[in-house]
Amino acid sequence: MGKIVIDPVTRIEGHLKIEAIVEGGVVKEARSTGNLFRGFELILRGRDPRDAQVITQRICGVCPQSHGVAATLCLDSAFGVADKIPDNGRIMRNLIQGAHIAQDHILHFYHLAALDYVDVTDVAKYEGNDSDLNSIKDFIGRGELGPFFPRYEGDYRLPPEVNQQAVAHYVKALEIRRMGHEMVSIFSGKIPHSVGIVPGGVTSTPTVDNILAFLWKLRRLQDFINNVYIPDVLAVAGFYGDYAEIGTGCQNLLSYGSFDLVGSDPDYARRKRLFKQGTVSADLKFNELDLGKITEDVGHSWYRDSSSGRHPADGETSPEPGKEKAYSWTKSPRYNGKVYEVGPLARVAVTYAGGDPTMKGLVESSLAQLKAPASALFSVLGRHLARALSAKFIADSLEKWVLELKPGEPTFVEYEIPEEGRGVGITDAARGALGHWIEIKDKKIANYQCVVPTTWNVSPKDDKGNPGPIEQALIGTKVKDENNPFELVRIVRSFDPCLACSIHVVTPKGRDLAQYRIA
Ligand code: NFE
Ligand code: MG
Repeated sequence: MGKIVIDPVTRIEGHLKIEAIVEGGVVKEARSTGNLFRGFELILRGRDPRDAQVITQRICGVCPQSHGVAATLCLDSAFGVADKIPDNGRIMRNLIQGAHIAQDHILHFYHLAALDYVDVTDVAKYEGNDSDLNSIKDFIGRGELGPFFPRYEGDYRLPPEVNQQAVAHYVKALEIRRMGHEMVSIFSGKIPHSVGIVPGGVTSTPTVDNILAFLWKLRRLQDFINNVYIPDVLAVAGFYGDYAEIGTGCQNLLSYGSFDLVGSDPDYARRKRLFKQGTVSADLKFNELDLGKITEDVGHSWYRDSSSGRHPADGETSPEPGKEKAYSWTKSPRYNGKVYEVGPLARVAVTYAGGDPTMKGLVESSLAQLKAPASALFSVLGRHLARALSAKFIADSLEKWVLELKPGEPTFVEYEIPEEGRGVGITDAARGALGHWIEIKDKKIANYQCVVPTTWNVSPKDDKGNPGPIEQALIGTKVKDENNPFELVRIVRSFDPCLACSIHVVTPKGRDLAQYRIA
């Protein structure tokens, strides 16, 4: 028996520790630890409710637009204007969040996950004219290998030309992401923390100029997704086929749905959204979602036990550092008492199971190309594929939406802050189901609870002892080389957790087997 400790997991956002007990080369137990207390929910208390839109975006520099959207949906609902948002406001929120998520999926594949599969050293053999590759070749020649080294060794399978092309795409993806950010800022004022999304709608106005600027950049984004991103995911899948069977996890998927398509019903269950709201399990059958069944356990989290099992509308954030049995700052969100994975796989699977014809076509044609059954979606490769399809589905919709904007028509409605009230804002962020809940008293925030995608996915055991989604995805995994636990980091990164550089591999007695520094 041995214990693998990866702390922190790199090429994700934030401070995540993974521990795995390995017996006979197989993971028997896994622990996922969120190592950083943030306390945003406490910071929000007593403030003007409108501060939520500004402050919750500071939770993260990666996905602020989604927090901006969740917070404004939450405030729309608390202020009683959820069904009064003008079409221009609804559409511009979709354009802001959509452009953000499409570039975020590209960020994840190329700049966070791809280095687990692509051997950058093959660039040393490159003999063509690509200036980016020739610069990287020069760096490699001088032994300057960051940010690609150090790394795990022993399982790079792509032929040299494919590796070289993938590295060229790594560089190209930086340019495409910059352009994606420009698309976001056209309607939101700036990135990363957008100022344009406000309760009641959006502060910017559509003009022929900004519509055309968005459309022109969108064409390049779509070209990259269709002709580079999706083919690259399929190419990697072709060489790492075993990863269609690794990292299966809990096989319960949950999506809040995202991108309102028509004027918004105050009841989210009745809203028509691009990605559907619902759940699916291993049978890939669609089930409706009941927001009332969401709870957060804290039995294994550093929060007071008395706050465990509450619905987020009445949630409590009461830190108890050092609590016995606890091992994470992450709470354990559960649905109907069960463990659910959220993310691109969940929203793609829910939308597919819910019968959306475009999503059905996308999923079935890619599975056919991979010669893989639908069950392969529940895997490391399934998550990467779903993220690429999510990017395409969104980008193709952006094209339609931007042409629906009506210059000269309103983009927001006035509202009043109520003396007392409650609100909920739910959307699907890049990494999955994102919910904000607010309680207002005396026109001030009395309670604010955020249940974010990574809270679901990196959650520790719940009060019943059920491991969280990433923990479950790790359990049962065969580890070929404990000094190079490729399998484990590939599984963890397939979830794209947002929680930043040494990795220790130790025996249960604490003896260091090896120590690495990862850039
Ligand atoms: Ni910090 Fe986020 C996204 C949200 S993840 S990246 O996407 O909400 O928990
Ligand atoms: Mg929370």
